[in-house]
Amino acid sequence: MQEQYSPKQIEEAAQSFWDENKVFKAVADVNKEKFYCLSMFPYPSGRLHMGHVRNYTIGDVISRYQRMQGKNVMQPMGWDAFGLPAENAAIKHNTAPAKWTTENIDYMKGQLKLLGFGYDWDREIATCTPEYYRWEQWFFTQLIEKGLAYKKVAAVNWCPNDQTVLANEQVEDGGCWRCGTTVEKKEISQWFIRITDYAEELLNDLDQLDEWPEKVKAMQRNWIGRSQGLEFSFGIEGRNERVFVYTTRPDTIMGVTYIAVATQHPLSIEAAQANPELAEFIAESKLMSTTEADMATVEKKGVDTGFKAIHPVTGESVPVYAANFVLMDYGSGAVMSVPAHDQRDFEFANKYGLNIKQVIKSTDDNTNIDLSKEAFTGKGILCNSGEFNDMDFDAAFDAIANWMSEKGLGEIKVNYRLRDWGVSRQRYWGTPIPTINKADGTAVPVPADQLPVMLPTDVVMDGVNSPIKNNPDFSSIIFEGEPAERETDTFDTFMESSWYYARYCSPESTDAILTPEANYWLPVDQYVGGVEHAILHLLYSRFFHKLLRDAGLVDSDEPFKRLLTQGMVNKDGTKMSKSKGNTVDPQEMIERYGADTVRLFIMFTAPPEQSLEWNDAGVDGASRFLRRLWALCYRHTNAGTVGKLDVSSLTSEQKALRRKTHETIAKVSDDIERRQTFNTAISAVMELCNEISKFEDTSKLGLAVEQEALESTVLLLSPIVPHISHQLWSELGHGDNVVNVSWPTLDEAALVKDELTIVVQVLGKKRAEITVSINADNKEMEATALAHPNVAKFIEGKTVRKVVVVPGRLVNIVAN
Ligand code: LSU
Repeated sequence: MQEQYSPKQIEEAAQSFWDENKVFKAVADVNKEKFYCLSMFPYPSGRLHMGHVRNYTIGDVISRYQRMQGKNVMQPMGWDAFGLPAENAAIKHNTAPAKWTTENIDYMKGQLKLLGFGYDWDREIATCTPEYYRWEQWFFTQLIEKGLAYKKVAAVNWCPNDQTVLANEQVEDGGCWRCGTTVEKKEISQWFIRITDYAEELLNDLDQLDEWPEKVKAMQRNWIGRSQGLEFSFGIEGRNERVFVYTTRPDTIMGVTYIAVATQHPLSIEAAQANPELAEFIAESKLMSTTEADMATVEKKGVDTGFKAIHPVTGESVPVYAANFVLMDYGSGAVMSVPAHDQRDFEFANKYGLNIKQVIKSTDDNTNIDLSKEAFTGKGILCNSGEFNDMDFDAAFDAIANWMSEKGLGEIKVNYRLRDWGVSRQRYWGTPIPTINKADGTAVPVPADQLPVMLPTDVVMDGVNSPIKNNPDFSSIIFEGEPAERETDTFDTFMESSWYYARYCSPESTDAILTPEANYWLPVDQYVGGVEHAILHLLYSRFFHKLLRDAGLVDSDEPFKRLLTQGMVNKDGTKMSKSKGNTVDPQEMIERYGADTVRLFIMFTAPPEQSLEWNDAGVDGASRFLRRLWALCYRHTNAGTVGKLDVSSLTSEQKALRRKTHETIAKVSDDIERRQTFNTAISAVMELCNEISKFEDTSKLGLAVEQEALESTVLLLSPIVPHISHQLWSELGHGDNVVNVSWPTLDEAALVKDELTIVVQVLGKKRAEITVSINADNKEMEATALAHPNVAKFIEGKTVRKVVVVPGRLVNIVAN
């Protein structure tokens, strides 16, 4: 064994061994329990970020640990390769997105290999290849056939100067990122998938996910946003039609003093014909962003349409306002307004001098309701509500709902905040949407035998428009004997990431999206990724899984059994990022210290769900620890002959080290398996190493105990620092490959304490510690204490007057 630890050499050797022997190749085997471990695949953006390193180290540690538990582990890796960044980079570097992407994949793959992650590279997928996206296209055509995908008109960001659609991230402070022109909304026809059909199941099945973080489930619940309320309608004076509204607070409907409709509502548009102020307001609202975040912060404005709505209960007439905070494509495009009990309505009413009518009073005398200051939004008792007075929320809900439904004016309805998923993007670098726009204006799916619709990759980016737009080579076709146009929009890249986990199970299948092997591996047993994907990516994947299930392609309900969301990597207290200039380059760290040090530092410094503060001293510490471990093994292998581990004849020091070894096995197993706190597991192994270094018994039996301690250390650390473990395992005399060795087993007997350490005092002062059998009686303890050399020294020449024994703790000797 070499005296010096040389990470570079060891890591290269271990990695070649894994590669050449295809150690991480995963083969389905029904006789073996499987474990599918997946980390969120990266965008091939250029180089690995330390955040990636953290994510993938956690996944790799879990994979290697499960393999040592005897599971048939599959850990794949691939590339989320489509998306806007490739287009931007291609324009900047005057290249094509495909070329830029492939180069990045090559580079980043090299980096992942340097980190020693145990991936089955035979399963690698890149979503920008036709082998991958053709199945996405095929599946989408199936959704169209089933009525689960449909086309409708929806707004996009439009730059009138560049004459192009802009992604949300290309709108900066309301202006185009290229030319600064004020961005407008434009209505265009786009594809949607009916995720709302699955809203209820997506909500209910969260209850099955007992190994997901509560916070992620809460975010999903909130996004799906189930509510139960009353849908009812107002008549409009002088007209036949009714305007429908939905409320979760039917108890407040007697407090309605106006209704608000979208600026695109037919009533607004009609009224605008004779009202220039309203017409201008509608035009202005058209330019406004309708993203959720913007809607929440926009200044609430409105214009009276002049129409009057008739309150269905009181018969009163209330004004109808066109308002910029009501969206036409959300519900019916109209809301009832109760300024006394809703803060937004309250502010709006004050701004436009509208009535405020209190209909709820507090049940609690301490609540001060001051409607000149703010709305009272709590639930209380009804007042000013005629026959419904004095009812509480639940009673009023039922009574008012019954009243409405008897009169045929309304009914109880469950509503979801979730909207259908708009999947059309007007960008180039994405999966071409496999549909054909016929001359008669209808859109139809591309027939299966004409798939894939290939995205041309040899393109020149003009910096403004997608090269497949206005490009007859791509779009002009003859379909069913008639001239027709291919769709030139591409899919949202969340489409590719919604099913990649399934494709890894049959990556090479050329005649089906998935093969039966998928049901061996699925669901994913452990998914690891960033909390930024807590809502959309995880919801879309769960949705896709249910679509795959309903198409008979998978037989489970949920794709990810257990979820771990890793924390951020920070430096100087904030997220490491290029823009803040506080990044640490993984490559440089690997070159300086080796991959094992980086992996150890990352796993040791913080529990996986918390943020991790980068700290150079900590990296040095991790490196020092590995050198110490190496030195311990070096000392051991040069110390002499290792005997047989005969546990029946151990000395008390040997027993103590052996106990520490097994206590460590117990703690590390529990920390990793149940709590996933790798940092505390590592601390425990470090403590064991301290004990080993203090242990200086080079007898055959002593070395046998030390051998067991070192082997356990190497095995317990091997998921975290696999390269050094690979080498040390062989230095400790093993011919097998450490990644396939079983996790060390706990010997309960080694944990049993059959000896005690007892303090010996002479005249009240501590003079020695003695070790006695757990069954020793007072006499034996007294004799052992008196025989201790240091005790003997202090009582020399004196007469022992009295010996007090506190069993299990103390022997005090009085002598003078
Ligand atoms: N391709 C998507 C993506 O986020 C994932 C797909 C499943 C939707 C983590 C950090 C991140 C994610 C960083 C993984 C950078 C891949 C990345 N990561 N910090 N790709 O390349 O934690 O949370 O951006 O789990 O700074 O690495 O990230 S990604």
